[in-house]
Amino acid sequence: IVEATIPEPLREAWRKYSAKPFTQKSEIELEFVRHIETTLARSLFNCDELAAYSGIALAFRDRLIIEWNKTQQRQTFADQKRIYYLSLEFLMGRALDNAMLNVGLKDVAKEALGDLGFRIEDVISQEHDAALGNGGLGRLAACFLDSMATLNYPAWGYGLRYRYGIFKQEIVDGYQVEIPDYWLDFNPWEFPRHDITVNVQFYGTVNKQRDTQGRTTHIWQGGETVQAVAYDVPIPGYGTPTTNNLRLWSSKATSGEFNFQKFNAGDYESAVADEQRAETISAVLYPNDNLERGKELRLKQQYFWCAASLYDIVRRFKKTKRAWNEFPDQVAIQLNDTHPTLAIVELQRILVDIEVLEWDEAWHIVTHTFGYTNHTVLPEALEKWSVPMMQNLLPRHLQIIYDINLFFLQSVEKRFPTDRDILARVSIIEESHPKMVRMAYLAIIGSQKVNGVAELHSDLIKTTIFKDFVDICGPDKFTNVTNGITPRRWLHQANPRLSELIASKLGGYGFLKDLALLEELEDFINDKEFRKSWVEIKLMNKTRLAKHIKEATGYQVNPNALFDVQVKRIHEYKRQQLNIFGVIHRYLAIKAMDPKERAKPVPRVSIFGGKAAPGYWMAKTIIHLINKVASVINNDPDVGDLLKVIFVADYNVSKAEMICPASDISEHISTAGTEASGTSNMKFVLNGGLIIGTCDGANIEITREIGEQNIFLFGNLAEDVEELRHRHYYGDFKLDMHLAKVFDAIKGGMFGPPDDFAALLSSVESHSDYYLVSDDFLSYIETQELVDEAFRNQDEWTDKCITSVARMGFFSSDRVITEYAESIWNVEQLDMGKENE
Ligand code: IMP
Ligand code: B1N
Repeated sequence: IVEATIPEPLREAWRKYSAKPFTQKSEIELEFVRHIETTLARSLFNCDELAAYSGIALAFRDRLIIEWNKTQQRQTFADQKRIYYLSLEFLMGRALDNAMLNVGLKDVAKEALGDLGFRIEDVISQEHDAALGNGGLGRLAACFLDSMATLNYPAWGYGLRYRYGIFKQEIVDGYQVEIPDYWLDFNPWEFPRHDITVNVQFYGTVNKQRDTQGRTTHIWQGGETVQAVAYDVPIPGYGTPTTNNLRLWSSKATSGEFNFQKFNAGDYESAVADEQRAETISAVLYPNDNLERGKELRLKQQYFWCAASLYDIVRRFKKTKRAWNEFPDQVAIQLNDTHPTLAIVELQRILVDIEVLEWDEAWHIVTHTFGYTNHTVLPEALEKWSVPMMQNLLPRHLQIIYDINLFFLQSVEKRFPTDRDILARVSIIEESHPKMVRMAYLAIIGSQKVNGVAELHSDLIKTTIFKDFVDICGPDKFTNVTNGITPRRWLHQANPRLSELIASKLGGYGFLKDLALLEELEDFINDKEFRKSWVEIKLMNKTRLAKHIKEATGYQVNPNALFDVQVKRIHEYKRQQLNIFGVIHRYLAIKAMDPKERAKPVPRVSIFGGKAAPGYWMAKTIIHLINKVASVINNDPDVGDLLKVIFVADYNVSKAEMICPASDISEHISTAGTEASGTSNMKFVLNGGLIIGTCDGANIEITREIGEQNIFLFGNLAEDVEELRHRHYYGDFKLDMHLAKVFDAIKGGMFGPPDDFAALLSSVESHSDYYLVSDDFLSYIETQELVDEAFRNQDEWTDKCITSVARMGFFSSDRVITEYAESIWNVEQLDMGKENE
């Protein structure tokens, strides 16, 4: 737009000198050495691996930003509808390896680094994970960014630039210890935009005024103002020049008169305190997964981020000089859970209070702009904010919420005049003490579409927590988009050897852009060479993990044993306790065997990993139990290689990239109906591992795709859970007899002072076993025996693995993004022209 007014000679001069993206080894070497010697002020003589990482990262950063600039211009000129993905979490992991692979220059970079004295793996492993998320929800957002760029969608992510990401976990004496994750020491992947700032207001009061046309307007005044500064992170697509933007906001004191006045008045301390208070907003990621605690600072984070993002989106729209009613044709905003729900209220406020549109016209725009994805049905994770807190922090927003609610309830009353309870049930305001704002209801009412993340989950939200809203809004508002994962990171990057083997059979890497092509692998199931390589690759990946385990824990594990992995956040509903009780059961069985019989069972390594929220005592107790069991079993000479238990500390994205390719079986064993989808289940199968799991979340669809004979399912079904809980609650509960023996061993002090685990055992025995650990125990241990049996027949096992990988095409996040684009966002891919096809 601006560009059209620039005279040709000027353009010509710029074009001549503007940077070109490198493609050659010599160009990479030149850039690498230049950055080492100038940007980093080092040389050959003091260039260690960390410096080498910095040098190569800066070289690739420069390359990304050239394409970033072109992409943004292309998207601006194309003038199409854009996607804005609002998420409080983006769990990106490492960027260098991903950048090299996505631009197709990893092999070249490897040679370049080799020439200059470095091994690429050592350099890559210097990078600190960008860990701005807790678990599946944040990693899903990261996979979506990769797919949106790869598919050439004009899409921006908006999030917060936390100074501290998710804490680092250490295990000390078997207990989790949290260490702050200060990750910004050196981060070449972000571009500070000190010119792009937004002032965000908090607290204050609302006054009514009449404008010149006699209309009542609301003026929100006073309170405090905090500045949001943009930091941009380039997101390269795979096999396309498209490089999208992730914009993260950082909080800062406003550089206005406010502080200056205080300073001049001699109130230096308080001026500094104000500055620190402002910076606190984006200081730390809340380390809770599937839990909301209602803290004011969290609400401040949410509004800060929503207000800055909305301001930016509206500013970009205004540059197009379109009429407001075209806003939903230009802008699709997706809410990653309810965390950004205030964006709905903020847009309504901008349109009504600032742009002075009529309420109804504004509300029409708002409700055609947003989509809301629900990620959980767990009651403790459903966001509610206290009305007094919101009144204090965001007085004008609370008024708008009350108005939205009033108009909504009026429409409900008209349609359901005889249902006396429905208004209380669906009101955005819960009539409790204090009153609470139910964010999910606000998100549903303000959105055009609501989706769950797997079929079972999307059905459950329609029949349970949002049932009334299906009756009120109609079933078309609710839809399902089953989650997926990016095959670039979770196959090609994490398991380069398997990716290469697949490419050698399928005639190239086309499957990385069209994962359904994997189905052709089934043609090679009887190809001896192929199978041999397949098995060798699994063993190499297991050996690599065994090496890490040895270094991290001192325990030696046998790579030929069955690797049984459960890595995910520690949560009672995910039931790591079921797993560790099963391990104890196995241990007791081995101990009870005649020494001669001990040759029979299949040797197993039970591998656990995951963080507990710092305030979640039961989850921390589970970690403690796993570590105590590990130290007893791993040091018991009767057991030897038959059973080893490993807790991998500080599970994160880069560890997941090493662990997923190294599993024979992984556990996805949540109480049926509690895990909305799960995405690591997909990562393990895509890497040639099998699953033991419950009929929950995406496990059900994985089963449908790969076939029942290729998965080990057990346990009660979601439809039976309510009834079972009800029966337990009324005293109908008997501890499973095998589990009782496990409990006796724990109570007898086999794993240290029994008091340490008393609360965990009584959550099952005396507190009605909410997660049905006892109900599912027998089915679980029997199914584990089936796993042993199946693993004994290595040929059949390999058949199952190959068949499963071949049928995983559905779980690519490219398929997911295509579904969102077509059924929710109504956006088109950018036409990249012939040369990029
Ligand atoms: P913005 O957030 O709308 O300023 O756009 C983000 C980026 O898109 C800018 O930094 C530019 O790279 C590109 N861009 C936006 N508007 C224009 C334009 O009018 N001409 C060329 N590039 C633009
Ligand atoms: O979102 C993932 C799903 O695959 C998982 O099944 C689901 O548990 C996860 C509040 C959450 N749901 N809710 C959260 C995270 C942080 C927070 O503060 C809730 N995470 C999930 C992707 O769909």
